[in-house]
Amino acid sequence: KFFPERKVTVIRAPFNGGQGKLGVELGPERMIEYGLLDDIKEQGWSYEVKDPLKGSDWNAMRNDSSDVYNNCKRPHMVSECCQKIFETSTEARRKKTFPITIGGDHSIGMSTLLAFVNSHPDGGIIWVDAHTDINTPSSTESGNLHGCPVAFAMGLDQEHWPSHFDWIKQLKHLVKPSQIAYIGLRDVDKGERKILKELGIAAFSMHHVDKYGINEVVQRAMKAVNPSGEAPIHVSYDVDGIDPQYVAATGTPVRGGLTLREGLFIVEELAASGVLAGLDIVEVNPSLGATEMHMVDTVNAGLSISRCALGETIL
Ligand code: NNH
Ligand code: MN
Ligand code: MN
Ligand code: MN
Repeated sequence: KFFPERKVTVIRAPFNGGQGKLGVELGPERMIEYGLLDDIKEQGWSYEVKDPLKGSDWNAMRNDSSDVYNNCKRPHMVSECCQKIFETSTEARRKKTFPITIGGDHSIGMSTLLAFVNSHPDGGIIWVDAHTDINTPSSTESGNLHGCPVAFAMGLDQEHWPSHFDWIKQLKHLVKPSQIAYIGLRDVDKGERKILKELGIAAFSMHHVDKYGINEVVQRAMKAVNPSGEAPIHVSYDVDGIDPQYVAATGTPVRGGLTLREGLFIVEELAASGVLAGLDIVEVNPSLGATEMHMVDTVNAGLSISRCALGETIL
């Protein structure tokens, strides 16, 4: 109901600076090679493709050994690229197209969340992931900023931010704790647990999925972030939320995840409810996995998420 013109903006975000492994920057081109754009057309949507990182030399940025701040790795690279993606995402929101942002690592979630809440201050967010990605510059143990995008989008621990992220402090809206719910969790750091508790964030782990079933979990998550049922919901989908038996080609696989069907049900149900208003698909790393088949399965899981979000399985 939010997109009567059925137009998608595909935002390519071939970004790898938020974590240590090469190859995740190949996610967008591989997903397009395997049919992302044709799929969109087939679901009855038109599309445009945006490339906000085109021309930026990620190799040079990645190899800049001076780009560290305390424990945080590559804050300059992450903030600069994320700001560009934020601007493209904001433009898509302004034009009222449905943004599908293809990663790349999950750092870019800060961009899409901030663009979303600045055009829909009361919108809801569902973050599908094995991880909560709510580490702050103070709490992160790995120093990988793909573990921190939610904290940046919420403005947590601002006093310890590297100055590169000052652009976020200028924004009118940041994500409020009541606006986000997690599904799929099974690898949450100690410091992150404390933050979740303190802020009272809705968090559904794999234990909850087993206990209540995926339908009940999705209904509860939707209710938590969108009590009126009227507001739009953005989904930030880290493919590692799904079990590595389906999605092996990702940087930090954790066993005991969502089945492929549970993972697809989440976006199907949001699409069927008419509230889905944006999607990120991140952490597909075509260079990982033990075999070619792992890569193909993972890319295809990403494509299925996109098709389900656009309505494929709703008859
Ligand atoms: N929590 C860990 C960290 O901050 C792991 C994050 N890795 C992810 N997040 N893949 O989705 O480094
Ligand atoms: Mn710069
Ligand atoms: Mn993850
Ligand atoms: Mn993630």
